[in-house]
Amino acid sequence: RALEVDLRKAIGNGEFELFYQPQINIQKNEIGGFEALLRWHHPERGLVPPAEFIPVIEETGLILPLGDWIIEEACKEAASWPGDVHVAVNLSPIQFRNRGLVQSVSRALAVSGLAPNRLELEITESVLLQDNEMTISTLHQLRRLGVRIAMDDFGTGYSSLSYLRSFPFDKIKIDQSFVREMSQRADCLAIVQSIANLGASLGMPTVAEGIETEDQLRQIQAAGCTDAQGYFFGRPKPARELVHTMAALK
Ligand code: G
Ligand code: G
Ligand code: MN
Ligand code: NA
Repeated sequence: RALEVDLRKAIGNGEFELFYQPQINIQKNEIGGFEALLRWHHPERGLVPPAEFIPVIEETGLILPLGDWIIEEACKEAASWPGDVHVAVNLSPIQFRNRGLVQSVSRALAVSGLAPNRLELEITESVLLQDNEMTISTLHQLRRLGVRIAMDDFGTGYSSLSYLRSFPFDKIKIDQSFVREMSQRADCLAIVQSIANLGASLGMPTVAEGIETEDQLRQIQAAGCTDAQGYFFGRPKPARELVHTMAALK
């Protein structure tokens, strides 16, 4: 496939870039961190959306070298940020099944000098689908390094509640599909409120994703979510465009 051939060359050619989107602590009204989101600048096609190429890099196994690059790049970038601002990195389930993951994370922390508690790894419920010992052991090893684990797209997967019991996450990210519809649909609002309550009773922060309006912000505040992310606060941007944001945080 043409896309696959191009992808194989893309890492070496420096065509990948990480964009960063702010995550706001809505209780303190300050930026808690940024989520790193992968972007591919194709030499002819321009910016290719991740939805188009992430499945291909996963099928071809390219996600392993690229995933290592992503973790290291994000850690190096975050090491230049002020205070305890964290960086959140998305992990593919395939990275989890690979035995080298813990070592890759450990190496990225060492090379960058980033304090481990400033790295947050976002995993989806699909990682836990085969609730096997290796997955749980990998998660515990990562936590022993001192990094935090966030459950991404919460509510869209399968049997989420049993996962919360079998593994202690540090944070829950409420899927943006619920946020998008909560002002028109009582059931979506009820789901957001329930997840926020669940987080509060388990002592886990809850991030509402996809906040685009002030009304949505008010609703998730009333629901008791602790953090928010979305275009209302900022779109994903290249690292060099964050300098003003960072200066304001100092
Ligand atoms: O910005 P958005 O279009 O960035 O991202 C689309 C999808 O691609 C999301 O589901 C997101 O989790 C995923 N994604 C973005 N960046 C990365 C990455 O660095 N690694 C992995 N595994 N997935 C990513
Ligand atoms: O699946 P994951 O949560 O990792 O990916 C986040 C995705 O959501 C990225 O594609 C990111 O660009 C996108 N995103 C972030 N904020 C908003 C928003 O306010 N509205 C919409 N529609 N998408 C958003
Ligand atoms: Mn994510
Ligand atoms: Na998400």
